[in-house]
Amino acid sequence: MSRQLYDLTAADGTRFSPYCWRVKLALAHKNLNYETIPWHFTEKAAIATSGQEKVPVLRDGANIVSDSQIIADYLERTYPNEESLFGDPPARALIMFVKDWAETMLHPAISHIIVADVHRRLAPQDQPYFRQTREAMFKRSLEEIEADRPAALERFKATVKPLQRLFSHQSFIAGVSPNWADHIVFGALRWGTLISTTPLLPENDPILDWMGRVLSTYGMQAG
Ligand SMILES: N[C@@H](CCC(=O)N[C@@H](CS)C(=O)NCC(=O)O)C(=O)O
Repeated sequence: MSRQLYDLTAADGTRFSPYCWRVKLALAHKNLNYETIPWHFTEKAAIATSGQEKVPVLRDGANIVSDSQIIADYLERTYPNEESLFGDPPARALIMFVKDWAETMLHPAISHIIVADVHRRLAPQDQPYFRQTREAMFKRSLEEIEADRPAALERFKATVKPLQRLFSHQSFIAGVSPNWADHIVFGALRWGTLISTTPLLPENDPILDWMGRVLSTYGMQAG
């Protein structure tokens, strides 16, 4: 297949990267077929041609594109006849607020809950790299971060309140159907719910219902 996505993998094959999830939803939104290439944190050489060290990396024919937002903009530009990821310019501007909110509030709220769980789920060759880089990032050991999990869960609950209220009166962040705003927030929550050993949300939570709606919009599996 001419379209390939390097997709972060856990030891058991679980694909948990929030940034890769957004791109997989964006590709589905644009009706584009692709295959994923499982990628480990320590496989920097495999993506060296992208000129940086993180996934997602999309190979689309001769084009190699990295960074989820740059990939979304690339897809919008390259496939203008497929459904828009952003809508009109004012809608895109609002999506950029959602992106900044997700990356500055939602991602940290989730990462403090799951970072030790992520470490446990990684392939053995990735674990020392992950521990070293994340402990430097958080300025604490994984064990110290995990000991604070109850407080992190409270912070997460407060952070997702606007989403719970939103989904009590509309189906998607973008309204009647999902767009890049939904893809971004979904990616974060998919990362959390796939990895956390502590359930993040009760079974009947409106956020889980919305996640199901996003997946079924694109004919993707919940498992
Ligand atoms: N700004 C980038 C962030 C991508 C990112 O942080 N990817 C993580 C996986 S979720 C990664 O590849 N990390 C590699 C590393 O930490 O060495 C995007 O939007 O794609």
